[in-house]
Amino acid sequence: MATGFFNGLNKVTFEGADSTNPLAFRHYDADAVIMGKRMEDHLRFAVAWWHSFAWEGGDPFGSQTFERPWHPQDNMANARLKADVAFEMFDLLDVPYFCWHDLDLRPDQGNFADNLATLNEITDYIADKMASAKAGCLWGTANMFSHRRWMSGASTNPDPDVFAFAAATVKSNMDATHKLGGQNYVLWGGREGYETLLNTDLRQEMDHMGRFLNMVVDYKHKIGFKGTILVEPKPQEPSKHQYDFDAATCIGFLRKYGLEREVKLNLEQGHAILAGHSFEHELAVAASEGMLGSIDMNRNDYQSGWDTDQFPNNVPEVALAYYHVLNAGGFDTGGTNFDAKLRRQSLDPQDLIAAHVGGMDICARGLKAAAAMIEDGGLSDVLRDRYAGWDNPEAQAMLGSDLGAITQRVLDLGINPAPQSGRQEMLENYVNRFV
Ligand code: XLS
Ligand code: NI
Ligand code: NI
Repeated sequence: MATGFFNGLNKVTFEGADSTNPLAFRHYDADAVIMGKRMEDHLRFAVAWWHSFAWEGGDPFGSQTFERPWHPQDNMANARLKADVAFEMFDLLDVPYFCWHDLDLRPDQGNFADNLATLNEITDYIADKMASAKAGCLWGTANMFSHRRWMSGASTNPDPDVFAFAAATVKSNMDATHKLGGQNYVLWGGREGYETLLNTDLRQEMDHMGRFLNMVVDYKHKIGFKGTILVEPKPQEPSKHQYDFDAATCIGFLRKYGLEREVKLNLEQGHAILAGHSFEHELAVAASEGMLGSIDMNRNDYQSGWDTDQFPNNVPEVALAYYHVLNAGGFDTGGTNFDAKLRRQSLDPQDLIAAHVGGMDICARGLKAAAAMIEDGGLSDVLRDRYAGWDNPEAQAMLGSDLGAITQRVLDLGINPAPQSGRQEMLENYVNRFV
């Protein structure tokens, strides 16, 4: 039976670029084929349970602004109602996936046994709903940052009892993700970091985090979970400093603990900006190591300096992001999760739909532009020509040589490099033809 939450709103359809209907897709046409693949299969959109259904509209200066029929979120009846509404929204948007934390699905019970029982109960309820719905689980994760028990970290907590609680919590969430046919399991360590070095043993905390992640990977194999384990970099917020700072830091960490072939990265636009990078930087770094797993799509307010998790609305930014995704071969188990929330004044159910329609359309435009650039080949031609000198066997031989022999070669041949233009402005103009 319908909840009535979205009364008056219809299933969103593709109407084409000339449509003026604010609740229609103008660019996202799920079945349109781009580079041999349906748009839906390229983008693999997911709705984030936390921002769309669990977040109540608070900010540091004021509490709840949203009034939803499933508030207060402190009981299982409201957890089920929230799930009913979530599936109504997945259907209205026709999205193929959703993502969740345990805490988004049901309230924390204050102890592990009851947390486990209620997680099983609500994910059974969701599995039932999935049997007659299109939407599947892109990924699940454990919220190990909201409850006060996690205030000094989860796997990096100085208290071994918190480490134990974290291990049990992640196991139960991996089991739930597996049960829901999840394509990935994510770990984002919001409290895996420190507030002050004055009370922090970095070495021990890192070793515990590395050991913990190895246990996660072992457990994945033990239960036959075929999805990908992903870690999500973010430099700070809520911790002053987070260990999974950015893609490069995570890659070094994964190598140190022998996980580089087991774990990939879930990269988020807003987190890239917080780390002082661009989104395409993070994607390119991960792709260059074969570790680009999935993306959390959103955007930050460039003036505010914190993780505002707004819906994307900048086509050139998104186009360059998908350019790197497509160049890396596209998503395998990953997808495009809208880790994005409404502004707290956007009170109405239709705001939720409009936000996702806009985000999906922006991503579709970005994907089309990225595909057009790849098919045109302008940027790959430039790369090929720029590094063409290295096709020369003598240049290649240098890489197996040594400093002394190379010095002799410079002297013998009178090598004296002639600088070449990098053509940056021409390349930026080139990209602008497509966006
Ligand atoms: C917070 C993170 C979080 C993760 C999942 O900034 O983006 O939402 O995606 O725990
Ligand atoms: Ni985030
Ligand atoms: Ni995220």
